[in-house]
Amino acid sequence: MRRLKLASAGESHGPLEIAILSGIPAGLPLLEEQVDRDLGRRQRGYGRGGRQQIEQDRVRFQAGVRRGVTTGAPLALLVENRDHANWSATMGSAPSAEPDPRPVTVPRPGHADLSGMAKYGFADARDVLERSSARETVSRVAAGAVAKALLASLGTRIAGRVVAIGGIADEHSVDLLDPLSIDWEQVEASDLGLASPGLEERVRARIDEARAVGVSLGGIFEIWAWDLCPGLGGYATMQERLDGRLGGALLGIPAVKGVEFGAGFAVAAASGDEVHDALYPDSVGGVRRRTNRAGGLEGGMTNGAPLVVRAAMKPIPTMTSPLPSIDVNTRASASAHRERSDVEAVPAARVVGEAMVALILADAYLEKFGGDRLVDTLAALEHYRLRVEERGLWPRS
Ligand code: EPS
Repeated sequence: MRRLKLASAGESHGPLEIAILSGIPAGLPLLEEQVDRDLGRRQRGYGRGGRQQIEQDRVRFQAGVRRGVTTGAPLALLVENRDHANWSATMGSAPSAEPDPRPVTVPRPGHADLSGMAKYGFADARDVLERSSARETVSRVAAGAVAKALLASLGTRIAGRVVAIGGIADEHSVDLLDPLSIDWEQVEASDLGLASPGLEERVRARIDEARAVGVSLGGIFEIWAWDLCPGLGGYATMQERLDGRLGGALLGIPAVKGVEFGAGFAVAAASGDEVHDALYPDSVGGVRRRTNRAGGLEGGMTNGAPLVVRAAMKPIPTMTSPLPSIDVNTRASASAHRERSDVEAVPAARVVGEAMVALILADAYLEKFGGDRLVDTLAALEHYRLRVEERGLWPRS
């Protein structure tokens, strides 16, 4: 990110997760409840494991917000790990003569365990897994909720949904130009994050079946952002390109292995006339598109159409029926470490995806419009809108 900076610290069973987000302008009204809403959404989802019954993620603003308004100083967002109480002997920071009661010496295939042990010279994979755990996404969701609040004040909306779990895909067609062709209330009501209620029974059965045999599942989630101004990001240098910035942020979510925009990978097999979104004059002297296969991005910039991006998530490496592995102490064959785990966490990952997209878009707005104080950002955006609209180039769909 270029204007926003996000740092996080925290171990999965340590006392807390903390995010430090700097670069948010002063003057943004912000309540802990706004962040808690997304923290709660991240915890829900059919297929989650026992940990979420222990946690009740709630943020405490420790810095950067005074009397309900941001001050322009770095925000410190703290979330306690309630499960730490059960792990204090293992996770304390003071030196101990006692051996760790539960060292992890058999790495899980697909997890950071083995390469992390090699990289840092650990004898116990707990030193890897505590930090590589997706628990860290609490910090991203908390920071993303702040970015969403900033985007809302700039007129932009973000929402995400699940489009596939365990190979069962939601094939209900949507108009990529129209975010309201998706029933977002239904998505929020669904503990699978699905827009098509007809699919829920099958997906639930697939998850139950996987749980019964002790394996995990992956899936695909889709994030939308709309009412975006055109021209965020840039074509002039490789670092400005928004596709790369969004793709990098989404691929940085644990277990995410692929990202596609708009019509996605299918464009590689089609001809140009089938892929690019033709431009037409509209009735009020402006320009419009009838399709949005580009998913809202052309030339590394937003084009004013909804941003539509999908991310593919691999199955979680922790399984109750573990794969073959080796004990790193003896090099003998052993079953991979088993730890309480989620069968799948795609509905939660989509909330993390919303957060990452929100952070990248908020960063791109601040890069383009600046502003120590929110009113400055809004004034610069309004000036830009008038300039672009004067030439009829603010796209309407
Ligand atoms: C995770 C293992 C599980 C997940 C965890 C990610 O945790 P535990 O070992 O405590 O049961 O629940 O995700 C979260 C804690 C969370 O809040 O998302 C892992 O190994 O990555």
